Amino acid sequence: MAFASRTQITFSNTKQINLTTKEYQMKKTLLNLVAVCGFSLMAVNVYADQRTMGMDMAGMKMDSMPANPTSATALSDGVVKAVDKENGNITLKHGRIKSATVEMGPMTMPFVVKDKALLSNVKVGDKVKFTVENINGEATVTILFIQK
Ligand SMILES: [Cu+2]
Repeated sequence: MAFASRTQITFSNTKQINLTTKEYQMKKTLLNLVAVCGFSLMAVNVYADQRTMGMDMAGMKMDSMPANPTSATALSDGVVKAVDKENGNITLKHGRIKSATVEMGPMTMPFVVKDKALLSNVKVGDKVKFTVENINGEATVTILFIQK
């Protein structure tokens, strides 16, 4: 009787070890997956950097790290030079920009907008206050106010 139960215990221990090995394999696979994903994210960032350099915007900095939501994002001043409501683009002659993820000096450049609705009332010549964040490597206007 005592022998039988000991055998049973040994069996369940073996089963436990097998399960643990399987879990270890799964974790390893997951880690490899994470490594692959991390690499493609890096590739996207390199692509974004090249585009930024292509735009020849001196002093522009776009962090690849996600924004710290508690960082203060100041509104920047801009004048609307062009609006493409269909594609969600706006060209702004802007002052200094310093947000949690984007930093640049004054220049005129196109931006994508986070939400096309931001462009519903803007027109060329409007003075605006806005913020820009790096969303998937693109300088994206997230807030836009028309100054009266
Ligand atoms: Cu710029």
